[in-house]
Amino acid sequence: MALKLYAGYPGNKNANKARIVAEYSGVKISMVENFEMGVTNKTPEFLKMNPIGKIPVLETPEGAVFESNAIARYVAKLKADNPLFGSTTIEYGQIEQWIDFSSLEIDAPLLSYFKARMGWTPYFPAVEEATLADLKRGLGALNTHLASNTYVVGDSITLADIVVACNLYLGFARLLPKTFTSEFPHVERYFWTLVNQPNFKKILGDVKQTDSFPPIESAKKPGQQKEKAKPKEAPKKEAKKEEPAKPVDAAAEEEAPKPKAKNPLDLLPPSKMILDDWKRLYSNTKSNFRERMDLARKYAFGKMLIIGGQPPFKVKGLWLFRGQEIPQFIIDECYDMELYEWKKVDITDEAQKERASQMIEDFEPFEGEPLLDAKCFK
Ligand SMILES: N[C@@H](CCC(=O)N[C@@H](CS)C(=O)NCC(=O)O)C(=O)O
Repeated sequence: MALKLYAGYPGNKNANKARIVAEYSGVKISMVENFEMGVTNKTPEFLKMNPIGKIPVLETPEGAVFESNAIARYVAKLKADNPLFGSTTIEYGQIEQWIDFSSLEIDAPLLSYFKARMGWTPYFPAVEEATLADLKRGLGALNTHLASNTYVVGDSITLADIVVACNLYLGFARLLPKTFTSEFPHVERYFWTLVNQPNFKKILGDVKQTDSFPPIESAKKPGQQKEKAKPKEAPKKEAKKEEPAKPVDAAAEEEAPKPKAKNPLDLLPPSKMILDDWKRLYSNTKSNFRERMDLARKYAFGKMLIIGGQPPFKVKGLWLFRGQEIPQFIIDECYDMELYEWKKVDITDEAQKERASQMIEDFEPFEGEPLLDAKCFK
């Protein structure tokens, strides 16, 4: 019997932990269809797998596993020496530490806030204030850690990042607009980096941040209120994996589709240079670079180089945007920008022009040092 995941409804952030781990680990999980929340999870068969009757549950040939973090760990264990557990014992310990931290210091206050706003638990302004203070404390600590760490542990994605990102997903997608999260820029950078990784995207689709806090259900006038309590009954069928738009988390109400916002980069000043022609020309001569920066792909061309004979290595790059300035939109959205020093190239200066050409051409040695890696964004 293959692995069968009872996820309940599409977009269940807890089930997504195991699904993303499976993508990273080459493990196949099939989704249980025709799950009816409040019905399937009350059956004696289901309660035998999870006596509390909650989802997610993973059915395996050897027995069932419940609790989303445990399921994610189990799936990761199916791959021998899975790098998701880190490469040393201390890394393993820290991965477990961040999983617990994420569940207790971030997910718990997020859920309390969510449930009270939805009217599933009583809403009291003072309690909400305390809950948000707890949440900010957790996010603040994570933000401090991420100021000098790309991922929570080590230099690559681990199980802890998957759990943290899935917990943050509910916050970003449903509860916390940018006005709230901008206080935690490193958490923002981290979240967007993770959810844009191909293995996350396969499960989460394109993630969008909510543009407002959820309304307080109990403050609505009678008649405006949604049906009370309990997580909303899930759609009866699991959405097909290929569906591009992934529903947001538990009890996501259907919202009217919003008109597509115009990309602010369309407003950049016109340029005589046809960027697409330049890219085509570049591709014809250098076809082996495939890196993309999704946000600006249509509007920018970039080259990033790693240089040096021995650590610490240097990262240098060249970026081409329409107009004379780095677009504000890019500065706002790409938090890594602040890690670099930016200088406008003066192409009337032969030395600067030559340096830019060398960057584009992967010229080696670059400024007298070996070129270790070069990535092109186009
Ligand atoms: N700690 C659990 C939480 C599971 C949970 O709260 N599941 C919700 C849906 S996301 C549920 O099944 N609720 C149904 C109920 O409370 O009866 C985990 O991480 O798996």
